[in-house]
Amino acid sequence: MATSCRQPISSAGRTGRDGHGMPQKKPLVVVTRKLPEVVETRMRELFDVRLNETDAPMSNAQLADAMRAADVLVPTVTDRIDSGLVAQAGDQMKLIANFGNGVDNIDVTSALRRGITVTNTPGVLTDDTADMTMALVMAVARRIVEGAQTIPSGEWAGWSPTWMLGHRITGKKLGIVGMGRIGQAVAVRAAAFGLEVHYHNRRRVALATEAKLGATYWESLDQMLARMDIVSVHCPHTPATYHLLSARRLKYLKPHAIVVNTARGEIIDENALVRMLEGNELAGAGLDVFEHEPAVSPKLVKLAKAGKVTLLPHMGSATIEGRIDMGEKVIVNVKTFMDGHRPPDRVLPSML
Ligand code: 8YV
Repeated sequence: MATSCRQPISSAGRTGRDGHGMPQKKPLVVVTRKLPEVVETRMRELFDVRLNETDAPMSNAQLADAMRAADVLVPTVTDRIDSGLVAQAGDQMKLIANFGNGVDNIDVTSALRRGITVTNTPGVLTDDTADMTMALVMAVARRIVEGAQTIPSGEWAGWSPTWMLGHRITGKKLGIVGMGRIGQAVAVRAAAFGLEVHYHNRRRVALATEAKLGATYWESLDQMLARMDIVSVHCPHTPATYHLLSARRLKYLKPHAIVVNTARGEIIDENALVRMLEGNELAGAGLDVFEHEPAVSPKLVKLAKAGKVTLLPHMGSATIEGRIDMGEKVIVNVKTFMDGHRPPDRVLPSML
């Protein structure tokens, strides 16, 4: 397999390309979406950069053109860099520096086979995503969106002891599916809210971490689901986690349970989730991601109007600080790679 980044190479070759095959002149970096000003300014200083001033998502044909011309592509979650696109990459394309943590938008294996290194932006959106997870837990359990809407709509006629009652979260059991960085950040927050933290993960986390988080490990996801009041999804979307919360597994949940997803829509069988919500087999859901993004199932929209679910437009990591940090990570990855070294956030198939 031709991997472009097996070892750091710092000396530039006589061919006008460095050890990665990157040109010694500034590399052409194509960025597919509009990034914060400060990130774009720095990119202009460092690279021969083609920015997307309009922020309109690029078509497949535009992405293919970019892959044919650029040395580095900086895509986001909205760009599907599949094997077909990778096959169209020019020989000069050496790096796909994803602006995002999840890399399910990129066929990493095809890219690596083609000698294209892939990097992502881990760590810098952990806290923001964990915060948004807790916001969704609270929104669903305490009916925050539903309640807030009654004031602008003029529906609120004043306080009443039995009106707009939600459910207490203190003392409830939270099941975290995927105990990586974000899962752990959610566990810390959840404990502060008085939730009992449980988790399922491919591999049990270190016992010291478990003890610090006060989290109970469940080897069996099915058994954990059957006992939780709230379930929150935090694993990456990979072929192994596609519909991890399948129709069969969702049936284990108790009718008063709430499902929260700030990871990827594809991890939950959305049709099955909708059916259960419609049939009152589940109490509610808080979703920041959808199976067919940016399309949102009209049935989910109907459930949102009925106050049964809270839907957010994939904004878990949407803070200006987070976006700037993500941009800085991209810049460091590109720059390190250009300088002939191994970029810090290289994605390998073994991580997927
Ligand atoms: C990002 C995300 O906003 O990083 C991720 O994996 O899901 C988002 O929070 C998005 O990916 C940017 O490309």
